Amino acid sequence: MLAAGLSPEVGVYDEDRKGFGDRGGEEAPPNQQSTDTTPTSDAHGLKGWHVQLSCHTQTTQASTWYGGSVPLPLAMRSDRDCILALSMNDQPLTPAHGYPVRAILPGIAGARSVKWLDSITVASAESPNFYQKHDYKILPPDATDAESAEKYWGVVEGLNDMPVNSAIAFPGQGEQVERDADGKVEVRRYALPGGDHGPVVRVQVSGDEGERWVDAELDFGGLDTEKDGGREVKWAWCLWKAKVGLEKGDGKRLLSRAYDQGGNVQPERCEWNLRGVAYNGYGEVRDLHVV
Ligand SMILES: Nc1nc2c(c(=O)[nH]1)N[C@H]1C(S)=C(S)[C@@H](COP(=O)(O)O)O[C@H]1N2
Ligand SMILES: [Mo]
Repeated sequence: MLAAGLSPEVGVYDEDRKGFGDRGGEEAPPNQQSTDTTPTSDAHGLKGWHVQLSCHTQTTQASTWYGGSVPLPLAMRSDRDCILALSMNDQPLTPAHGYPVRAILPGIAGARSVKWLDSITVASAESPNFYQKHDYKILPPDATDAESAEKYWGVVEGLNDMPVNSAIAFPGQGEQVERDADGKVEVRRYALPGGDHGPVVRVQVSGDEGERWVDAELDFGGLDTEKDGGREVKWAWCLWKAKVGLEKGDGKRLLSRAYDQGGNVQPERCEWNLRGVAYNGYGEVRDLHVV
């Protein structure tokens, strides 16, 4: 959600924090020190409560309004962030990005980053909105259509953290690529860390079906990746590029996989689920014509 190098003006969700650029565990008041490492622990009696974010001014395909929520214990963790964004890159938000104000919950499914935000409610239930209750959930594989999914919506938890991921955009699927004098091609695009386990620490690319992997060069848009254990880029995506050997011929494939600071790595593939929610198998492009 947050691109490296962007500098959004921020409204800070927790007033005790000293601003977006200066937030940190040291700043948090004692009752919010996160000694708990799991969002499900209930040291503060917050379990069962949710922060609902809503927009009533824009309709959606499935409803007259839009809303999403996150569990309150997760929202209250001092090592989490929430931005109420008013601008991006020193410009007011555009209407498409949620003007006049939108939430950004980094690490968490974009569905909860409500645009055109008009209310924040702390309640003993998750958001009743369609997109909280009937979408953005990883259903078991036997839910294959609307009918077979029906019995699961009420029992499967809503998606919060997104998993570590990467994608290849160049070359594009089906394109012709030319090898350099060393028999290599340039491969590029982006990677994201899992939940709050950022930053991305490594991306690898393979041109031989995963036999050998080449480390990509990571680009965080000039942000400092060393300071405070990578805090400045913890939530950021990163761009990457690599040169990887590829045999000449048709139907060639490239793969990518990202690792984050929490030790998470993309699996080769994930179990199928309806709508492919949170799919994070290897990034790939197929059908390359290598000359
Ligand atoms: N009000 C409102 N906010 C919304 C949505 C919406 O339909 N209405 N879609 C959500 C979803 S599902 C996503 S993925 C992100 C997309 O944000 P973007 O348009 O800035 O990429 O907005 C979220 N916020
Ligand atoms: Mo979405």
